[in-house]
Amino acid sequence: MSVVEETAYVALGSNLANPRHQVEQALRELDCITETTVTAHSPLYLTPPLGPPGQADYVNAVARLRTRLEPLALLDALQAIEAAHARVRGEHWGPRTLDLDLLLFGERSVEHPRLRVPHAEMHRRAFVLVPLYDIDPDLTIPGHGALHTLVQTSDRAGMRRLAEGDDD
Ligand code: A4P
Ligand code: MG
Repeated sequence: MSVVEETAYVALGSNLANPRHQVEQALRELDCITETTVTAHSPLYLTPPLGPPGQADYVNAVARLRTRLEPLALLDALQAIEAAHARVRGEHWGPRTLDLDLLLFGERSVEHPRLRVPHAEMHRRAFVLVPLYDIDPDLTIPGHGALHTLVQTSDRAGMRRLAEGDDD
């Protein structure tokens, strides 16, 4: 545990087993991580899948945390939440229902076999940049510049903000 409190950002994504529920539940679970509080989260977005075709659309969001954990300890906590969400009936060892990626951790850069921060792909992904911008539009992504500029040049085609009570 670190003495210093840091601000971290986590991307949430799901496209299986009631994705909206997975993401809403995960937001509550992030707030339950030891030494950690969720201080803001974005709206939820329905986003076209990046990657192999034939997947369902994703629900994506971003959360801002205050934490006293070290980055690897926070990653452990995120992976524990992911693992709990994978235990959906009938999906033993099946596809993951929840992906939690650590985007930023204060001003720190982390290069570790288990953890790279800033997240290596975040600056290319509208489903990360747009919800991050909703929370903190003035952010700069180390190595990639102003979030504002990254959002404007990102491919936001097909993204839809989910309103309260919308079906996904
Ligand atoms: N790891 C390294 N750095 C980090 C970090 N900053 N945060 C390591 C989290 N984990 C990090 O991740 C593999 C390993 O990355 C972990 O063991 C961790 O130690 P994973 O989630 O187990 O596996 P993965 O799914 O193969 O990788 P990843 O990077 O999470 O997948 P992607 O590339 O994020 O793809 N389309 C839309 N619209 N929305 C989505 O959310 N997500 C994916 C997942 C594909 N398409 C998508 C979305
Ligand atoms: Mg991941």
